[in-house]
Amino acid sequence: MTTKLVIVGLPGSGKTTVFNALTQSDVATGGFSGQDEAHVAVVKVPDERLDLLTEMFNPQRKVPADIHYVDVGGLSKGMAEKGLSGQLLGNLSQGDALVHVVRAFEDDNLPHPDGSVDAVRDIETINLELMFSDLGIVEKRIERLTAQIPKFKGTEREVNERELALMHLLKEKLEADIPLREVVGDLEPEDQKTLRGFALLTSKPLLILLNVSESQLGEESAALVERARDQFARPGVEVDALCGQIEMEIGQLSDEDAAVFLADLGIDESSRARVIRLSFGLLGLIPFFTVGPDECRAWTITRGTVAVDAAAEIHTDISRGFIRAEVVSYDDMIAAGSMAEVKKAGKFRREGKTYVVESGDIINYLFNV
Ligand SMILES: Nc1nc2c(ncn2[C@@H]2O[C@H](COP(=O)(O)OP(=O)(O)OP(=O)(O)O)[C@@H](O)[C@H]2O)c(=O)[nH]1
Ligand SMILES: [Mg+2]
Repeated sequence: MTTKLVIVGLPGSGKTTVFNALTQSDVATGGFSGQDEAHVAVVKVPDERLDLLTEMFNPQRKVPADIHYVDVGGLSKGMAEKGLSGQLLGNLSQGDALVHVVRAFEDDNLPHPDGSVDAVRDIETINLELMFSDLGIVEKRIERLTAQIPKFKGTEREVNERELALMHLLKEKLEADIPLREVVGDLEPEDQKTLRGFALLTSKPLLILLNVSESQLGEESAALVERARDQFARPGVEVDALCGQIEMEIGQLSDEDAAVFLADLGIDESSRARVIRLSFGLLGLIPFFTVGPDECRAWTITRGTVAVDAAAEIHTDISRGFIRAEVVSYDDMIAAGSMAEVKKAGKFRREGKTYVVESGDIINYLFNV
């Protein structure tokens, strides 16, 4: 599973700076980006458990999971009401989650388009833009279905009527200021599938990242996060802060130098790791591992995935020809120290297709094709 995080925000909020910080890229910042421009980067997911397993098994390769970041042009107030450009909407729609970069830093040399720096106002602005974008799509769909339905008969008609009812419900929720991520869970599986197909923006988990200046790090940034959390933390939403500028610069250093700088600034975990952790949490993603002399590797699945489906992450053949999964939980592996000791301790399990994979499970699939 490749996970994609798309960065949104007002023009000049620091999206590209944060993108550079999170991906250790070196894209030019400060030039107002065009609406249709997008930067893409692939990042290895930091995972201490994979690191430890790699030490234990000493394979030729360590293969962490991947995460994709996309940095798009600014979304400004009023844009969505007119309809976002196909390119920008396309870029936003492909995100599994959205990362909203909000300007919290003060800089007199960089005037804010709304005249002052106000993170809460800007979060509201972007939330509204995302709502308007969804509402526009839902309304168009309602129009289209309403026109089409009289021409249909039988099952086709039923399917379209069901979708129309769903669209009316979504419209009602959006007009009541309820993001669709809070609606999905209450729908029938069939409607959930239809909704997913539209990739509507408020149905995606949202990570709000306050982009603070170096001088705000610490108490001030914590207070800003607290305030934003009070107002905006709802299911599927997280709030956090980082100093994009500094972390962008630190991202260009070697790991050792970076650690020293972060410690000096009182930052205990780089935002690169934290943002991924928070996003995986919002998306309900967990890793499982495969280990061996060739490679130790992390795979990403959704919490609740059963063994036979998790196998498809590695190869569809393994899923199709599934015989069984040999599973060791991560803690058992670390406690025992080696596969031989795990077996001696009776912690080596044989599981069937419907075994629900746990975070950190070490799995060896037996299959036959
Ligand atoms: N002082 C200060 N400036 C920052 C900080 N983060 C970003 N900037 C500056 O803000 C300006 C805009 O940053 P970008 O990262 O290009 O912002 P953006 O959101 O990608 O802008 P668009 O793509 O044009 O919408 C640049 O001049 C950055 O150097 C910060 O934490 N402090
Ligand atoms: Mg930019």
